[in-house]
Amino acid sequence: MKIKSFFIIAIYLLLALSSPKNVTAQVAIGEDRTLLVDGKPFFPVGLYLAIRSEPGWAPEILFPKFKEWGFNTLEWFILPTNTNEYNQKILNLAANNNLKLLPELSETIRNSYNRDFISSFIESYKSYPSILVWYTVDEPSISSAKFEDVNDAYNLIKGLDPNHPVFLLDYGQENLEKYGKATNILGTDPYPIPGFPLKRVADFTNMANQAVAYKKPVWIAIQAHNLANYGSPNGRFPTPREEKIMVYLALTHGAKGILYYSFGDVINNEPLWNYLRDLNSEINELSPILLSGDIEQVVQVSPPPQNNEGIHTLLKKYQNKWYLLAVNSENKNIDASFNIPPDWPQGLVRVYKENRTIPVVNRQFTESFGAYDTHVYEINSLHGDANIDGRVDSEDFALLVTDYLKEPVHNTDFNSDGRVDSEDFAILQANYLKQ
Ligand SMILES: [Ca+2]
Ligand SMILES: [Ca+2]
Repeated sequence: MKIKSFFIIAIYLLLALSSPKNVTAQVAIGEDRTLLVDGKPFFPVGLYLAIRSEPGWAPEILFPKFKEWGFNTLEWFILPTNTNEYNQKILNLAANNNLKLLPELSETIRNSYNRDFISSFIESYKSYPSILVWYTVDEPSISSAKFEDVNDAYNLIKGLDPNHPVFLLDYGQENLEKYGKATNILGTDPYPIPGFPLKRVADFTNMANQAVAYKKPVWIAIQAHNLANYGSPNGRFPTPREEKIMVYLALTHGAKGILYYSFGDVINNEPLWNYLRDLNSEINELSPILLSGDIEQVVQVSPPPQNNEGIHTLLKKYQNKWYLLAVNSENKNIDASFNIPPDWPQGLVRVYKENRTIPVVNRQFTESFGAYDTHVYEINSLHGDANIDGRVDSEDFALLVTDYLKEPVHNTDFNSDGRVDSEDFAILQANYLKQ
């Protein structure tokens, strides 16, 4: 009897251990339009055309690779002919590789609206933990999808599954305003290369944000393809540098997720594909900062952008430090200066991941941006935090002792009077152990 009980307990334990995979994720949209997965902020770094039921596209091989390459989300184009067995395999493989899915239902909305299929698809798979959001339709305005059908699908899905928001993507101001009403998350796809400047990404991100009055999240599809393969003359792939600038322009204009279009394309451009791993690693490292709440303060940049060209910035506060993302959208050098708000501590600005600092003089720091350059600045938010690590402690005290009564002074001149003396010591003491 005891042995039998032991086995029963062991089986329960095994079931309990494997159960997290079977728990439905609760996906919601937070106050600042960040996606929340089970209450935790999530920044989607997605990939289009990553799943195909064709030879050479074995998800068992590709999914671990996508994860290793820094993607956390895969668009999944749903074909009504897929078997239940195949769908379950994709859903489970995604969960096992810690990847989220955007099942795209375009095929059942665009040509003829298949309400019954959508209803049964949502019912069948809504409890799978790898579902992130339902992607009703891609570019409805330039396909033959009817607004009434798109809107009906949105309401149908909302009724069937309150745990996962709806996403759709379109193009152009009027369409974004129209279709932005039939979704929880709005996407758009600025593909500037070859015909447009990169700042088109900034323009489109603003346009989508305005279309939803900054009330719904905006996700941006980033060009990782050659438009020549889609019928556009003179097309080419973006260079790795252009790819980075497009991502930074989406981020600095408030994108809450990015989706590269597409794996099926970029896999044919080895330098760009390999670069995406580095870029994703950079975005994923920045994601806690990107996911921290929006703030009202601003760091003024001079010269300010003209017609959305120039230095674009995004200010965030995370763990007692301000972070300023800055990107030069132009293919030319720009000398810029940044003015920090009057109540901020002076001292130094650290350039994130670049192993250098810039002094703040008269509430201003300067930078020479190269063409298509990006930098992220870490700025002290605590008086007395000389080494800009987000806390005031003995390390800051040691720096103050080193600088005491010496000139030139740097980050230990907390009251910005040009000398390090007892007044700075008093400031450090007053903030000691704050973080
Ligand atoms: Ca410190
Ligand atoms: Ca001083």
